[in-house]
Formats: sequence, C-alpha cells, structure tokens
Amino acid sequence: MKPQYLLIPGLLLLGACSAQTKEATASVPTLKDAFDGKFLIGGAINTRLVDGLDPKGDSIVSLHFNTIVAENCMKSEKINPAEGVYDWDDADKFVKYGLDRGMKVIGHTLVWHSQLAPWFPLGADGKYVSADVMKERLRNHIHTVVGRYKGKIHGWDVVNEAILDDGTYRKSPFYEILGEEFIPLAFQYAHEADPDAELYLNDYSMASPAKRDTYVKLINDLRSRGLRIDAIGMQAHMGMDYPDFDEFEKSLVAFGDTGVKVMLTEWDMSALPTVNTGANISDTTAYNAMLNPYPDGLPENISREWNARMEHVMDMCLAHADIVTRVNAWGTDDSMSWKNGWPVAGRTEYPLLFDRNHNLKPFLKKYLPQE
Ligand code: 9MR
Repeated sequence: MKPQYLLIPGLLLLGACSAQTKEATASVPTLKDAFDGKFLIGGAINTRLVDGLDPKGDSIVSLHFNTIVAENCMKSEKINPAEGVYDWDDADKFVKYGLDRGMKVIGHTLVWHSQLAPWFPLGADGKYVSADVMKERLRNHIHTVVGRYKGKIHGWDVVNEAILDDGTYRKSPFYEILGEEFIPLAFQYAHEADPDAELYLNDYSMASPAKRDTYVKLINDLRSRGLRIDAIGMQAHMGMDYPDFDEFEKSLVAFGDTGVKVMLTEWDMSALPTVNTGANISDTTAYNAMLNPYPDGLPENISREWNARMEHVMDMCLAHADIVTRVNAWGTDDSMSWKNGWPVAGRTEYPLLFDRNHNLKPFLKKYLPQE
C-alpha cells in the first residue's frame, strides 16, 4: 500500500493508513515518485533541519527526496578541526537522519581548498608541510572519515573544485604541496576506506569548455590507473543568464562519454541580477538595493522565466537519464539557500525547488504523477 499523508494546510504529516483517517487523507504526488527509475532526487540539508528546528523543511525532505547531501557538517574545518581531533556530532546525526528515512546519503566533501581546517597543510613553523607529511594527513583524514561511515554513505564528493574555469589546476594547498597527484591519491584512499562507496569529482562552472576538457582528461587518467570514479558532479549553480545551456549539455554528454555517470549536485538558479557566475565563496560584492529588486516576492514575469529555465534543465536531465543518476538541489526551500547571502549579503533569493512557504515551484508540477 502507498503511504498516506495527512493534509493540513501548509504542513504535511506522515499519517496512518487507518479507516478512521481515510477520509481525511489523500496520497500526495512526490518528486521521488516523479523521477523514479530515472534518477535520484534530493537536496543539501543543514544541521537545523536534522536537529528538528525546521519541521516544514523536514516534511518536504522526508516526503519528496530519496537522497540528501551534507551542506556543511562534513567539511574538514568542521569534522577534523585539529590534527587527530574529530567532531562527529552533526555528521553522525545527518547520516542517521538519511538512513532512518531509507535515503541514499551523500558525503560532502573530503578534499576542498575552502573551509579547509587551517592546521591541515601547515607545520609547526607555519609553513606548508612536506609532500610526505601531506600524504599522511590526507590518508588519515580520508581513512578516518570514510571509514566511520563505511557501508552507510552511498557516495562521496572526494575532490571538490580542483580545476579553475580556464582548465588549469587551482593552486590550492593540496596542489601546491602534492601537485596533480593529490587527486589520484584522494581517490585511492577513499576507495581503500570503503570499497563499496561511489566516488565523485565535483565542481562548478562545468559549462566552460576548458574546464570540461581538463575533467575529461582527469577522468580518463584516473580510470587508466585503475582507480574507481563513478560520477562527475556538475554543481549547477545557475542564474537567469548563465550558464550557456548548450555548453552545459555538451559537458554533460562529454563526461558521460568517458563512461562515468553525471550528477547535478548543487542545483539552484538565482532569479536576481547576476553578479557572479561561479560559486567561489570568497568572491563577494557589497549590498546595493538595485541588486535586490524583489524583497517582497518575485514578479510574475520573472517567475515565469525562472520556471521555464528550470524546466529546460530538468528536461535536459530527463533526456539524458541514461547517464544522469542524481539531481540534487543545494538546499530545501528558498529561505535557507546560501544564495540569500552570496555573492551579495542580504538579498532575497528564489533559487530552489520549494518556495518560502514550502510549496513546490510551478515547473515541477508537470513531472508529478497524476493524483
Ligand atoms: O551552502 C554552503 C554554505 O552554507 C557555506 O557557508 C559555504 C562555505 O562552507 O559552502 C556552501 O556550500 C558550497 C559547497 O560546499 C561547495 N560548492 C559551493 C557551495 C556554495 O558556496
């Protein structure tokens, strides 16, 4: 029997399938039913939601998603703040939250230049450590974190944002100390720690042809060494005038052609004037009211255009459902999106699949199973 959901205006509660409640219940079409057999559908969730402080967010995640990713609680700064010191609290609760609901739980992220625990690349003299020491630290970090969730985490963003838009390697501490080898090493260590976990490379601005070419080479290189890589995560932070959808699709196809799967891992679309097309969180701009034109709600024409662009992306994923295995929004509802604070702090954004009242955005309705 399909689960029944008690409908209360503005709130959805999981209800019992009893005769008494039958008249007051109706089955609700869900996103996970809509895309069943095509790809997983989900979102990034934060610790507020896991801790029960966002009950409406919890309702939509529990009802509509079959996969979740940790928005912040697994980043090295948080989970491994000092050498040999691990803070598992939020990550444990996050993993349990997903497993309790039968979801595919995704770990984010093992190797990232940003939110990197400050101790990680430095010696007692404050300078970068040697390559040997860095390898050991990388190995310990990955073995400890992946090992703790062995058999529980479905897949890991192993390396995040390693390549710049011009296709060259980002000069991160990992790169400066270990050169390009930090990527194969990270994949090797992650696979050693959990041979069954899927392993991903994840990055933004994936429509860039130069970036695409480097990632194709990188995937081929990892595979030629016999290392496991399951998918490329195309973060998919978008706006009203970017990315070029044709180039985005070319990247999606090029990645698929290498033999790995493709995931939209951090999907959102700004509805506001474009200030920055990437997702590099250190690139910020000062507030100015012109950049925040819709504090009281999206005008109808902008909403229509936004929904049409989102529908175009979802249709692209469906057209490539043979290679797209997960579509994941970077958040739950508009009120909690990082885009309200970036690249301009204090804007009112509308980038996600659910609005501030936790209603599904209009473009999604066409995909829902008919009631
Ligand atoms: O959404 C995340 C935000 O809450 C954090 O402050 C920020 C820094 O840790 O990271 C955001 O998530 C980023 C993700 O981890 C990697 N890709 C870009 C995302 C947006 O900055």
